[in-house]
Amino acid sequence: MEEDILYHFSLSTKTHNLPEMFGDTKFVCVGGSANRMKAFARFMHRQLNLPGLPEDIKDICEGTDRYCMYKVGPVLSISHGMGVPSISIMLHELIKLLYHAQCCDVVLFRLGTSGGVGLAPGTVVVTDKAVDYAFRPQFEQVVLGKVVTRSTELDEGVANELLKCSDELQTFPTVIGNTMCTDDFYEGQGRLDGALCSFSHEEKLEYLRKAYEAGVRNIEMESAVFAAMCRACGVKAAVVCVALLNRFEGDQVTSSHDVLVEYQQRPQVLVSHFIKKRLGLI
Ligand code: R2B
Ligand code: URA
Repeated sequence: MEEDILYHFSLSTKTHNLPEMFGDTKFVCVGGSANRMKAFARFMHRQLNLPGLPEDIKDICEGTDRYCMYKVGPVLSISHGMGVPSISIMLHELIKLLYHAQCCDVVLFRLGTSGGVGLAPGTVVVTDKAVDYAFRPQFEQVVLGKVVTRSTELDEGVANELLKCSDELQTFPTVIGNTMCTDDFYEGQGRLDGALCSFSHEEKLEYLRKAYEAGVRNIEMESAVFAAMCRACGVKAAVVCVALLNRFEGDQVTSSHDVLVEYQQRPQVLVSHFIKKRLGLI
């Protein structure tokens, strides 16, 4: 293409010098909420001892409110919204951006929240495989009216390195397990507290028990397409999500605001430790 317009980032190969802006990127961290990814960029700015004020970091995608994007040294922090369609649009444009910028050896992380399956709230889950509603490690994408099935295995080396980081930090529990990705927060995750509810408490528990037996330790809404696209495009990737609650114990997220804020910092602390180690800063 003579020009590639990354429409949802409000960036283009003609109007922006992508190699100059992004060529030195080594770590890309994505997460659902715009505010959380801004906070993460500021946190990384302090962690990497970069010059200038963390508060002055600018949103590279200020021309659109679809996604936000911040660059701090070799780290890119981007929001992706909620659910598979939203993250998949962002990933198409991100992977093209990394290609246009001639980036190499990039590791991509999803830092998120999730519902725990048999885990204490606050536990961090590093995803082994992202699985679908039937616990299969695959993602189905409809292309030209046909279902294309892609594998959702993530990078084993990065996952193990993250677990080691957690051992070193010793500040919160971390496990490696399968992550179930759903297209809904309520019925799709077996919740009884949605506007629609078509099953019993016993049926819910049976499904969660089956998920647990299949190695599922948490449930969220983006990991499958994230894993599938990164794998198909040859990008090393990891999913790190904190469990906000134990789904065997309830459906509502009842922890206080302050507790939830602290939980959401845990994946950030873990990935920051990983990045600092990779950069030889610790
Ligand atoms: C985790 O949290 C969001 C739903 O509350 C969703 O984006 C996800 O995967
Ligand atoms: N995000 C989810 O998708 N599910 C939960 O239970 C909590 C956060």
